[in-house]
Amino acid sequence: MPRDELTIRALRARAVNVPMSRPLHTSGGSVTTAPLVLIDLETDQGVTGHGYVFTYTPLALAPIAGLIGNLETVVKGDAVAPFEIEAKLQRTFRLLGAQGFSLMAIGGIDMAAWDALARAKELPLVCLLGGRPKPIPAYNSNGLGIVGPDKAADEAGELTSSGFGAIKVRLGYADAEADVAVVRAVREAIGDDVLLMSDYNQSLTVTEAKSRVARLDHEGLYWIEEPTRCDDYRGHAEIREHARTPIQLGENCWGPHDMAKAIDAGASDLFMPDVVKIGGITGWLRASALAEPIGLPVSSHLFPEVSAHLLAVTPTSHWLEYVDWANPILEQPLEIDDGRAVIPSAPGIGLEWNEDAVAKYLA
Ligand code: SMN
Ligand code: MG
Repeated sequence: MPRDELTIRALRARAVNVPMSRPLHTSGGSVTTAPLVLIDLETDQGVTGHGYVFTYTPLALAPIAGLIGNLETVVKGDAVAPFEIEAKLQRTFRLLGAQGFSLMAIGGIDMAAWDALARAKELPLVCLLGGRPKPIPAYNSNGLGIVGPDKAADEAGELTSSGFGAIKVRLGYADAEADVAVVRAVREAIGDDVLLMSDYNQSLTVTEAKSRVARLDHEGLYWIEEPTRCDDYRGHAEIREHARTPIQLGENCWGPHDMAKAIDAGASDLFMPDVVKIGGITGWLRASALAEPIGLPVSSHLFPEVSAHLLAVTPTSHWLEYVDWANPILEQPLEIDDGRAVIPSAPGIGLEWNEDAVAKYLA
């Protein structure tokens, strides 16, 4: 056994349902609270790693927290060696399939394991991974749901007032005219210097997407995200073929294997893995290695606290998606300075639970 090796003593998962400052209505569904599973990976050496999983709906909180808690029996006593844990959990779920809840459990545990390693070495995660802390360009992805042109314009003004140079508008209104009207209202509110990303949340058919993208191609959008079903890579490739605006995809890819298929199909110009659904930090590192040789720009999806560390070691690093959803339960929310995320210099990811808030929002 290597000197200083950490071993797993306990795995704890707690479900919290956290209020959101700006509930988000998308064309693919609404998120009105942030359902989070908080993970504590305790070691025999006294170090505890933290990670969290966003479950999209409170209906999934108990099953995912339960599954993570159940996995304690699988990893208890094992070394905190994320590649080994990943391989073991992949074997555990071979017959069930490592997708959906099972992969979210793997991703969350992996996050906590890397956090424990970084804490034990007294290094910020970015340094453990071989990088250095640096400012990470971020877009403000809070709010700006399907709220109509007037509200969207007001909200866009608020979201850029704190110095963000980029925001994201959700689309998928009843028709193309309504989408264009919202984009124009937002553009009017933010001026020409702010980048405007857009997101359809999988709501269009391929045929409809081709015609809407053709209309939006003249509106100066920075990217168009998930115009059609997330797993329809050929459909995305067809939309992309006719588009001038870059097509963005990736938040719903289950692991680097899905990403490899999306790349193979030529599905998108840009890629944005979700650190949990891609398989944790271990999965992200593999995703980053797929992107580097083909120059595929990589942005993040949610989890800005850990994604900032990861984008700092991603060669084709693009944009951090900033949401404040975990802020109410964090001692030290991620700092944004002049539109860029500041990677904390504390050991690990920088996730410390505010236990009073956790107790208040326990679900
Ligand atoms: C999104 C993410 C999570 C919940 C709702 C909507 C959206 C995004 O697709 O990319 O931020
Ligand atoms: Mg999206």
